[in-house]
Amino acid sequence: MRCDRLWRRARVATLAPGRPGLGLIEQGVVAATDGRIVFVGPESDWPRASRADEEIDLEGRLVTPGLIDCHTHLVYAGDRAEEHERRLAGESYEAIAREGGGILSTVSATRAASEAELVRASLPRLDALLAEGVTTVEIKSGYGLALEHERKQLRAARELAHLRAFTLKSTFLGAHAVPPELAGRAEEYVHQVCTEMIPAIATEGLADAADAFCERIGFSPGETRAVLEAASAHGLAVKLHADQLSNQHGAALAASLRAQSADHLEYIDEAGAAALARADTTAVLLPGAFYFTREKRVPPIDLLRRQGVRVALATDCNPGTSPLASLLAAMNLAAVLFGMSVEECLIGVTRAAAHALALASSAGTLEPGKHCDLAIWNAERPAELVHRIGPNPLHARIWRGH
Ligand code: DI6
Ligand code: FE
Repeated sequence: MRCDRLWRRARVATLAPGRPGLGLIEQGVVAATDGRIVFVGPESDWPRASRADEEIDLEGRLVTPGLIDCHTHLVYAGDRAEEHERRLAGESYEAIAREGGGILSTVSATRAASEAELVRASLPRLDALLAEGVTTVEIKSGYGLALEHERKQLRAARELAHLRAFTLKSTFLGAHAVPPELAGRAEEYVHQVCTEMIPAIATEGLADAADAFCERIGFSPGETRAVLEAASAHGLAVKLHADQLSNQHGAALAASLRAQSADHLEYIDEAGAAALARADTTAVLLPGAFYFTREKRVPPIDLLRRQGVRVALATDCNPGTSPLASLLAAMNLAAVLFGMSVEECLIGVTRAAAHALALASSAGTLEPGKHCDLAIWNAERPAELVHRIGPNPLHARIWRGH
């Protein structure tokens, strides 16, 4: 066998399905050619006659798949530190949103920014993720709420993918809030989203998927269904912010639309979890939003386990409910606040997150044929990636073999 690059003396957590736990190989090698994995396994199985153009000795370091942040809103302008201060003084997120603050204050700032300004404002957040071994990021729009501004956000996301080496999945979240100029006229806005915005965004190839905020302060289940059905009809995949602040039966709705993922899920019920499992829809938990909003209701992990729902984890990086640009911290929060195990956390930011973005055939595990996206850690055991906040244990990040 011949390969471009060979990483040797590695402790490889392949995350390959069907292997116990994280599929750890103690004395492992990973070989790549043209950005794809051609071999991963014990050094003793690496064919002796093989040649590598470049060999890298990892001296026993842990290697995992490059991490995947499968739910972010990281392209936006402005910040909401003052709103956070008001919440610390006792005001609720929902009350501030109803007064026209919250999401709508980020909408004003984002509308006022040019595409270049959005890129400049968002780059540090992206860089923070990448610095911790992230190789795939999903980015949502949803702070434009008018075609030209939603477009601008999605173009800024695309520009970020030109400036940095990572895989981008972009999601149109026009149904995030009703724009101020249509206050009280949700129906009219939903009609616009379905008949003008989705067709334009889909035709221009600006998004891979569509999402909606199904919530008392967002869109009703009926409005949500209309938006996501329109998205499907235009060839976009479907995702949903579901059951975050109240039980709207959003998980069941997402499952009925064959969504890739249903996200948040603090208030999911038994029927919702069963529906996700049946539809093979990934549950994406967002412990940053739970933490920053001081939510009391923990997503029912035991229920999700019992129903056999695949569970991913993401940062939800956004200026309001989750000003968090660290997937390692998200893992720690999920472990401490939700009671997830180290294995569940790591699966959540790799294999399960790949499913949430329909990337399971190319990312999320280390197996021959997949993209060679690696995170190489100054760590020996997976638990070290979960148990602390602060020190960054990343040694190197490899995207598509480089
Ligand atoms: N749920 C959230 O937690 C974020 N969006 C959503 O639909 C909040 C976004 C924000 O407050 O800016
Ligand atoms: Fe979100």
